[in-house]
Amino acid sequence: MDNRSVSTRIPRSHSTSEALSEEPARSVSSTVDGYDNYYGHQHHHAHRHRYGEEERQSAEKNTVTIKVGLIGDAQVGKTSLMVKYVENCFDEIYTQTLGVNFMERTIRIKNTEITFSIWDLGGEAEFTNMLPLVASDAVAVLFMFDLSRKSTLNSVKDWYRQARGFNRTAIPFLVGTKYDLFVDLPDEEQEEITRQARKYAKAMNAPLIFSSTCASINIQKIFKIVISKTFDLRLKIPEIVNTGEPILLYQNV
Ligand SMILES: Nc1nc2c(ncn2[C@@H]2O[C@H](COP(=O)(O)OP(=O)(O)O)[C@@H](O)[C@H]2O)c(=O)[nH]1
Ligand SMILES: [Mg+2]
Repeated sequence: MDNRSVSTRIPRSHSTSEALSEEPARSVSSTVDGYDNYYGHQHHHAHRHRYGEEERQSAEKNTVTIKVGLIGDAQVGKTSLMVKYVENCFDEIYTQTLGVNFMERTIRIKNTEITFSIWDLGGEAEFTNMLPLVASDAVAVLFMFDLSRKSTLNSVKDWYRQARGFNRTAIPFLVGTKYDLFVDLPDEEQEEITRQARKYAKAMNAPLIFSSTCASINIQKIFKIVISKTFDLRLKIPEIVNTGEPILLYQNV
């Protein structure tokens, strides 16, 4: 389902996503509060576009843009994950100037084109004033931590609190990165981190995903789960629940 990829600078992407998007995600997130309603509304939206009689000919594509914010401490692997998923290069100079990276990737599901607009916060303290840019209007926020550095998981609490201040409706995800390093940790440490991550995910009401960008573990699945949660669609990917394995918990969230 995923062959197309696009990379854009912020100025160009603004016009691109607006041109592509019949109904920008922000209009949904700003008017509907609460996940249950939110899911229902999104589902209705998708349904109407697929089957509505008043819609134009089926030759004309339906498009939707999903803004995804990546938030977490410096060096946890936010930019790496974005670049890996989009599989394209990005503008380093823009990163250094603004403290925010931005990339797009468009995928197709049946008759619908879904554009992921992925925003990645520069983690350094001086860039936290950029948080609203990443969090506002996001449909989903990936709260990311490094599975090999427990302090980055502790930080999620504060990132979550801050991001919620700018966006109460975004669907939160808890994403552990660098699973390839995690597996080399002593068993007790793996258990402790997994236990705490589960606890946080539960408190956040968020799916929990352990991933590795360099070993290509669960990267595509993160975005598939984002779609399934956004549109309330069933997903066939099995969950992974055992400590020591690349955790994938999303069904009963
Ligand atoms: N071992 C390992 N290193 C990773 C992984 N993802 C990112 N890194 C490394 O972690 C460092 C920080 O990554 P970066 O994407 O810049 O983090 P950001 O500050 O959160 O954007 C870089 O040296 C990456 O190469 C991963 O899955 N496994
Ligand atoms: Mg970065």
